[in-house]
Amino acid sequence: MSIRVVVGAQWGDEGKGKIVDILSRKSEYVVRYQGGANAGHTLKFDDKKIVLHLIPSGIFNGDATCVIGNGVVIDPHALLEEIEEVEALGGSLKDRLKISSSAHVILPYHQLLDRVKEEHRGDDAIGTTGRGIGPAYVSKVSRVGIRMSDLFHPEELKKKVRANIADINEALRHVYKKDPIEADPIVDELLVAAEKLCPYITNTANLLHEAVLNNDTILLEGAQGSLLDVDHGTYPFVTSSCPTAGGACTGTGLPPTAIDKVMGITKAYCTRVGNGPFPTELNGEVGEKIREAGQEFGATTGRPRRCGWIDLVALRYAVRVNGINELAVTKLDILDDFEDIKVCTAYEIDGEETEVFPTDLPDIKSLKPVYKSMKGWEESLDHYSSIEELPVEAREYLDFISEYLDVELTILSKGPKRNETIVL
Ligand code: 2SA
Ligand code: GDP
Ligand code: MG
Repeated sequence: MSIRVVVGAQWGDEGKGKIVDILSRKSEYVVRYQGGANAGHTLKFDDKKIVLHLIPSGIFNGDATCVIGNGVVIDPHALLEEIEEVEALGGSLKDRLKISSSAHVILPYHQLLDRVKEEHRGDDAIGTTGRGIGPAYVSKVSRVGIRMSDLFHPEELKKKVRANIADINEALRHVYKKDPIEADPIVDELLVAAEKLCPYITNTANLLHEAVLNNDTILLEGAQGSLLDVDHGTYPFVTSSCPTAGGACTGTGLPPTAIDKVMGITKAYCTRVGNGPFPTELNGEVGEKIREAGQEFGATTGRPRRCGWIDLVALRYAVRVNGINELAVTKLDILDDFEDIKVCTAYEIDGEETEVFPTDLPDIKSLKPVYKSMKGWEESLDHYSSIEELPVEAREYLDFISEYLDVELTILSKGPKRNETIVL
């Protein structure tokens, strides 16, 4: 039995989907705890590729119960589409998908507000995915959110949605100078979706408490990444939830004392999609080469991801914020064709060197990364199946990362498929 959180240690897209898919074979539960359909978790197996946005990445490997926890914000239409897609690929959802009755619902007005607010921000836009995530969490913390449990009570639901829309129409008319929206079509569509979703909705916190008592193995699957955390990330260029390990407790109802392990996932380099500071970003040819080799495009929106060298200062910060005690390094294969590889080991801020990740946005924006250069291995890693066999330069690279972070490397990924993985 173990309860393990899997967190993105960078700005997301570290390959969490692939790693959770692999680990889920030995798990009884796989649980998403935050975010929504902004996430894109890619799985590749048996020549199939699927991008999951809401359904946990354990649905295709083994028979774990897949739980969408209370911390997630759910777009009912996106979820229904995804259920169909998973079923078409042979995934069985009946009795295996459980949705928290306390999870909040994303409604079309959240998506509209997401777009309108981004437009309004002009040059300061965050670069959101447009999936309504921020406005849905605003509704939640403002205590006017619609929860999955509300889908069982149509009359009350109508009143709540109408009241929310009346409020939003005020803002649309007077602040954003946009046309108001109508409540009834939104309610009608929601009630159609509700009928299909109600069979999956349950008290998932209780389900997980029972699982703990039963000594079951539980995987808690983070979305986005530590540096996008609303509290610990590069605020305000963050998402509106808590991807860090603490969010796994609030987003599921499991207590911190139940967590045994925290696995941090990092790419062998670094990417970010959306706006905001990225100290090791490479704007020229090298960044392009990484994007091309790594096919670094948003799994949800298709946006090109910004690419750069691995940033150990930011990673050590993620290790500390999450309590990471297992490390998975992914996409090592993408660096196969580099003569020199750089590793950021410190930042220079106002002429001073530091290894502490700053919390102040102007500091993050103005800092200069300090690099150590390492020799690349310049060969394909395809045929290597153990870490000991890897070219010496690849081993030195991985050892340096693990030693700097003081965390043991436990998984190495060198391709998108399940069998392109070395479990240490
Ligand atoms: P939002 O939509 O309010 O959560 O956007 C706020 C910021 O969070 C970033 N964000 C992400 N970053 C990396 N990956 C994400 N998922 C998709 C993927 C992204 C895509 O898997 O590739 O397809 O574009 C994700 N979701 C949110 C977002 O870019 C903003 O910087
Ligand atoms: P997630 O959001 O963290 O699950 O990651 P994404 O699915 O958004 O992006 C990771 C991308 O890298 C996906 O296209 C994966 O199929 C792919 N991927 C994962 N691990 C590896 C790897 O080791 N090598 C290569 N080449 N691709 C990988
Ligand atoms: Mg992703």
